[in-house]
Amino acid sequence: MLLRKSSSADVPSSQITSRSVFERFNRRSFLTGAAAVGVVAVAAEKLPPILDPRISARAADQLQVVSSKYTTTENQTPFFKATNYNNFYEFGTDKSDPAHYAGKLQTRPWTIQVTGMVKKPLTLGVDDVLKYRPLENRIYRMRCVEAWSMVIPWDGYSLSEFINFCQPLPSAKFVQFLSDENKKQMRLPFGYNWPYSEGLRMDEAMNPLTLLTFGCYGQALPNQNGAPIRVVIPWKYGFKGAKSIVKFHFTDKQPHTLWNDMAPDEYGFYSNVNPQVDHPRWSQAHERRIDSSFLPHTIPTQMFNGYSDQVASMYAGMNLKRNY
Ligand SMILES: Nc1nc2c(c(=O)[nH]1)N[C@H]1C(S)=C(S)[C@@H](COP(=O)(O)O)O[C@H]1N2
Ligand SMILES: [Mo]
Repeated sequence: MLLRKSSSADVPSSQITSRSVFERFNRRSFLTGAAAVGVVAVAAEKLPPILDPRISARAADQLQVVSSKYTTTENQTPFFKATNYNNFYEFGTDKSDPAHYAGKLQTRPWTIQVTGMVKKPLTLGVDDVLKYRPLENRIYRMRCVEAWSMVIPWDGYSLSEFINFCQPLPSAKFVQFLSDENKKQMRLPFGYNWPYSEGLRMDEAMNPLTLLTFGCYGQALPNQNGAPIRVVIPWKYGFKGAKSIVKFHFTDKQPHTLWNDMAPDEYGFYSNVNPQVDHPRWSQAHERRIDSSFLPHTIPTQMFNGYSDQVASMYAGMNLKRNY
């Protein structure tokens, strides 16, 4: 069996999870993906490797979900709660709004742009990005800035693999994520600087924990969770993980982000989970874990959401109170 190694884990084939998981991805992308590939406008002689039809076909053969060493064994949040209690303000500011209204978003065809400080700007169909690397299943703790948390099984591959494909220039120091802004299919409440934008410093974006995410709970992302492509950064507050991304923009300056623009003293650019740095309006020391239990369940918040071993060194010498 052809199983490409991922940069983050050397996975024995015995750990490959049920084939039906990736067949579901496959079915979906074969039904709607062919059209998406067709709209991509790239000069034929300069096709980047993932648009080479031979490689695309091979990647589709291999599209499979493998397990990952970056996985917590804590109790998972039930699918029902993870898909009915969401923040996705484009569809409304209530936690129940995304489940009600995000179904309207059409996620195929879906075009992704790579712009800014890169060797060559790119326009890609999401299915080519999806098939570029085998997906890993990673069960991550997720901590929202509003002091609730979930444990969610995501499917994706390290964003670093996609960034390497994008060939950023050495001068690029940050990557910005821009979400879709669709006036017909989203509600886009008044008073926010749409499109939703977020960003990471390049070392954070290249950290193997940062996941380019296409699925959760063994299926393609539900729209309310950010279909068809989002990022997940498990040591940061949830709002850093932009949903329904249409653009990756590489830059040498710290990019503006929607929440930092709106309330810079409440939402910093870094937004690392830190129980010692309170939000100006509430404590960050504890979190309400949303799991299968019926009773409210409050647990202490961990530094970097429990991912210190993987990420603390990136912030050595930085004042995390000032750089909140
Ligand atoms: N485009 C976009 N991305 C977004 C948001 C948003 O409002 N719009 N909300 C963020 C916040 S605050 C959180 S906590 C997570 C929630 O992700 P989930 O609904 O999959 O748990 O998405 C983040 N990504
Ligand atoms: Mo959040």
